[in-house]
Amino acid sequence: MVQLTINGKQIEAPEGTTVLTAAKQAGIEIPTLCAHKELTPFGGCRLCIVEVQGFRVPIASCTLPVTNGMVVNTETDALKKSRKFILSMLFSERNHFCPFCQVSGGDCDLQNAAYHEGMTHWPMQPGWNKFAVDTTHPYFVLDNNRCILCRRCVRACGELVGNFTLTMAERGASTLVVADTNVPLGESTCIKCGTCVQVCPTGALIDRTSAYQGHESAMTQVKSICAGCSVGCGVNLFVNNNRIARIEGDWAGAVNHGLLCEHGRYDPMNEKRNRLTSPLMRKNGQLVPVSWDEALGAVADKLKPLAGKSKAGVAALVSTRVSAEAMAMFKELFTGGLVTSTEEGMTTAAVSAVGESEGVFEGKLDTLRNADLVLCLGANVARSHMVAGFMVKRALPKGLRLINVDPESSELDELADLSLKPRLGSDLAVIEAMQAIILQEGLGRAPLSMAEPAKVIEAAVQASGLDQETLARAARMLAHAVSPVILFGKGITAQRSEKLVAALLGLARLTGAVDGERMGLLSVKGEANSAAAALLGLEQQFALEDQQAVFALVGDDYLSRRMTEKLAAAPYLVVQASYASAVTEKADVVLPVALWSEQAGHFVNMDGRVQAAEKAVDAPAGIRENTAVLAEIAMRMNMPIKQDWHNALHARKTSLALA
Ligand SMILES: Nc1nc2c(c(=O)[nH]1)N[C@H]1C(S)=C(S)[C@@H](COP(=O)(O)OP(=O)(O)OC[C@H]3O[C@@H](n4cnc5c(=O)[nH]c(N)nc54)[C@H](O)[C@@H]3O)O[C@H]1N2
Ligand SMILES: Nc1nc2c(c(=O)[nH]1)N[C@H]1C(S)=C(S)[C@@H](COP(=O)(O)OP(=O)(O)OC[C@H]3O[C@@H](n4cnc5c(=O)[nH]c(N)nc54)[C@H](O)[C@@H]3O)O[C@H]1N2
Ligand code: SF4
Ligand code: SF4
Ligand code: SF4
Ligand SMILES: [Mo]
Repeated sequence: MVQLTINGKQIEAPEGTTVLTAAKQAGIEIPTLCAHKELTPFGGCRLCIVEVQGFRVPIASCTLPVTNGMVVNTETDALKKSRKFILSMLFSERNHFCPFCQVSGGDCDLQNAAYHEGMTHWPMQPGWNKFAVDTTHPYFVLDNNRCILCRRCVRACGELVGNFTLTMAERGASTLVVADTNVPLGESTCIKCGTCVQVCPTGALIDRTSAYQGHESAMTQVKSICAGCSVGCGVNLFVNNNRIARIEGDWAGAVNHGLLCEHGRYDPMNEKRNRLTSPLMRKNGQLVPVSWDEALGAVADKLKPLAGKSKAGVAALVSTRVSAEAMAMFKELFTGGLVTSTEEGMTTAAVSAVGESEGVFEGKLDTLRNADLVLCLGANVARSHMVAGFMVKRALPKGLRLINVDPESSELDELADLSLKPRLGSDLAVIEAMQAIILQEGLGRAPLSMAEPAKVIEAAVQASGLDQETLARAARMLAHAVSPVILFGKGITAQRSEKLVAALLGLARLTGAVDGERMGLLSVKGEANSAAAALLGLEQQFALEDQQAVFALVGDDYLSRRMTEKLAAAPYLVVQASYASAVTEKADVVLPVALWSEQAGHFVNMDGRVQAAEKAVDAPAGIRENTAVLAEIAMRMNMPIKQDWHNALHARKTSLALA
């Protein structure tokens, strides 16, 4: 610990802390613009200058480490004057006569700083450059005329997202933010995550959707969880007039620490499907609007005599995108029949089965933070679980090594140190060969018995089409890693092979990826509540036998044509959904329900975090929540249901440590 004095206050801070951070921890705010808690300090804007005894000139506190006996002042008259001068320079450098703050939701840190320092006018004639505004991006606009060159966007795109699209071009007053080799943003390598917009302290990067939606102070912020995939990113929903005006990553989000991908930030705003507005029932072959009472009465009358009869009864399918509350009620309501989820356990069943015998072995995404090697198998995380992909991509320039095992080409291939392209279906052979090589070379960190390693390797060469040297390279890289993490996805899990997952666990133990407290093995799973479906055992394949009715809780999810066709074969079909689709067209009864943002609920992410999503907006009149509809049906069927989702989630021994 280092002892120092700030504004006369005795402070203790760990070695390596910056003066800015130490001050903040002691409750002393120093104005900043370019600093951001998730970004490497840069010392660009100089607004955070402080006086340090023994230093000739004021110095930027964001890049200044604390030292023993340091005496710092942050609020002297001279500093205040300097800050105002720095701000005047910033304002005069470009066009900060900016309508953005007047018309839009984003509050401007630059403007706020100016108010804070008591700036009332521009003492200097602004130099109004004429940078071309880049409007080629579908979601945001880049206007370099309003840029203060703080490089937050550049740092965020590289350090947080790992995409390295943004950079600065030119020098001096002509310095500007550009994408790639100065190509239009819309044609660049940008993956549209919007992180740069979220960190921009001015109106230089502005979001198209939130313009003209009102000031941030006039909006309500609601904390929710993105329902886009099983990463489970925390979001702040900015709500105005019962409408989501903007979505930001929650910096306090347990999983994403502020980051979002395109799907989390922009998809909910670009919904094009048609909303269902009334319960519907098929009458004389036509779906016609009816009252809730009529629709629910018909459903209960139909289902009551069928309840609990496994094959001749009801087949029930629930989307893995709905809340754990709804899922648990659904399971209780239809227990006894075929009750499963839209994922049919394709991302979880084999993992759950191994979890039932082995207990917890899957870790948290956070283990990626200090991983030095990632072995990725059958998971296209750069596309399917983007924020998890960011965690991998951003660490590569810092030395993280990546081995990708995928028979097809994937975005990860060009980033990987080693890409293995085994033949389809040869994963088990490849994993066993890696184990065998590690054993043969004495590189294992835990015991593992294997009869004839040489034969195992030879068989893998035959099965996979990979040569032995490639397999050995992969095995050695993995064995030599200090803190390896093994990630796997649907390429592995859809094979529904416990043996395969068990082999991966064996490899993880052999290489120290899983060792005592350390859990460096993770399956990425599918939709937002895949893990909840797994915990509730909703993992069977959906195959109709003689069921007389099918109940599908689709919520606001999409259904594939494959699944729609399966459901359409039902003699009687009830669909609980938010949007009209091919499957609602086939239904006998349609029950219109609220969206993700219109009801509260819990989601269990891929690494076992049970996270709360709050209700942000009211559903249109006449629309009910998923749980309300299920409860009403249960009541009409005389089936009291407990609604104890929390205990239901904890009933099964699992591969995940729930938190
Ligand atoms: N943007 C977006 N993100 C999504 C979704 C979405 O629809 N859109 N869907 C979500 C859902 S429901 C799911 S399940 C997840 C899926 O996310 P992932 O688990 O990443 O699955 P895929 O994207 O299908 O990628 C699987 C990879 O496995 C490879 N593969 C196929 N067969 C094999 C094999 O035999 N062995 C090996 N080693 N690899 C194989 C494929 O080539 C592919 O690259 O994504 C989720 N994320
Ligand atoms: N045999 C087999 N069965 C499986 C699986 C498997 O790997 N193999 N995987 C399981 C898994 S993990 C899952 S998640 C389910 C998936 O099965 P489903 O839940 O039925 O969903 P998807 O296959 O994701 O299909 C979603 C559909 O919506 C469309 N769609 C998606 N986004 C949009 C959009 O923004 N706009 C429009 N207009 N359309 C959109 C897609 O094109 C697709 O047709 O299947 C499960 N069943
Ligand atoms: S949207 Fe994301 S990928 Fe694109 S430039 Fe901004 S931070 Fe980089
Ligand atoms: S665009 Fe915004 S975040 Fe990027 S350097 Fe300019 S002011 Fe900073
Ligand atoms: S990674 Fe998944 S949970 Fe996170 S923002 Fe993207 S879609 Fe949403
Ligand atoms: Mo999925």
